[in-house]
Order: sequence, then structure tokens, then C-alpha cells
Amino acid sequence: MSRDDLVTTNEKIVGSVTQEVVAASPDAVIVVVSNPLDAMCHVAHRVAGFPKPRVFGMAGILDTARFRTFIAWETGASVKDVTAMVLGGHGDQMVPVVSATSVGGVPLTKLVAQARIEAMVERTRKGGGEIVNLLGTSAWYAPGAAAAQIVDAIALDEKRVLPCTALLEGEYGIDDLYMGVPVKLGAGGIEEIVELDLSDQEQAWLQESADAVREVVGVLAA
Ligand code: 2OP
Repeated sequence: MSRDDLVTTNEKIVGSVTQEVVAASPDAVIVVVSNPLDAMCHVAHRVAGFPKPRVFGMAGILDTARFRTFIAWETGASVKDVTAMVLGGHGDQMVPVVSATSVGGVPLTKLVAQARIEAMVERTRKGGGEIVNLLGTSAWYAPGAAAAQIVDAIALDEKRVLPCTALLEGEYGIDDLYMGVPVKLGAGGIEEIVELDLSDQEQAWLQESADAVREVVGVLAA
């Protein structure tokens, strides 16, 4: 399917599912796991009419898991000791934040050559497509595991800081757009949007990612 066909088809599906969720569970926290992810968050938020802390999307945990895995393979470290954060839209312009990435507390830039880091960033950005090519279908295990982390954080009021697709209203210099950013998750959903200090390059990439998300959002019928 073309991206625009996917937007139009999934807008209808996400809209009707959201209506049913709201009718059955008016106090729910809605976690969107449908592509194109950022645009579908806009659909769910508009249709639900819920406040923004109770409508957001799962993408950043999945993208970050891929980035952490590549770093663990590259450095021979346990993935458990790789700290990383992938921000931005869930597309090819997503932003693995190298400045916030470390292995056992040591900055990634001290451990791995720039060219290898760039290759891992690129592979992370294209990770969804790589899996589709291998499986012939979308990933399912990692998205499920990522969504389960979000559900735990809400159900157990864990106050975890995880990358999720949240409605930005000025944070990171971006307004009225769903994008992946670190958020604190507790019983009410998103309790805080965490603002990292990004490098100039990362901030520029985030803007490029925002432009790409806005283009897809512009295809929505409503
Ligand atoms: C993924 O990144 C397809 O968005 C899905 O695996």
C-alpha cells in the first residue's frame, strides 16, 4: 500500500476502535499501536476527546530496543547495560539520541567509531522495514513487549521515564504535534514530558522528523 492509502484506511479503523473504547471505558488510558503511529495518535486523541495525558502511542520503546540491541552487538556488552533514547516520529527520520547513549555509564562516542555509530543509527531508523523484509509481516513480539512495559508503568503507577509518542505543545520547540519524546508514566498516563538537552544536530533532526510527521498528519481526512 502507498503511505497515503495506509493513512486513510487506518484512520477509519483507529477512529471506529477508539469510539468503541471510549463507549466501553470512558476513563481508559489509550495507547495507540497502529501505523502511521504519530498520525494515528492524532486520530485517537480527536475521536476520544480525552485529555492528552490519556492518549499516546507506543513506538520509542521499540525503536530504542533496536538501537540498544545493535549497540550491545557492536560493543559485546549486555543489552541491559546499554542506555539509549530514540525520539521523533516513528519513521525513517526518527532521532536516536547519541548524546544520551552510554554503555555501563561510558558515552557511546568513546567506545565506537563515528562511522559505526552512523550505521547503527541508520539501521535503527530502518528497523521496522528490515523486520518486514525478513518476516513478510510486521514485527509482533517486540511491539508487544514494549506495549507491556507501558501497561505495567500505568497499572503499577511506576513513574517510569520511557520514550512514548506524546502530544507536544511547545516542548522541544514543536507545537500541536504527536512525536516520540521521553515521558514519565504513572497511573494517569503521561505525568510529565521530559526535555533532554539535545545537540544542535539532534535538534535539527527532530525538526526534520516533525516536518515528516506533519506531512502525514496532513493526509488525514479529518
Ligand atoms: C515496526 O517498527 C512496523 O512500525 C513497525 O516494527
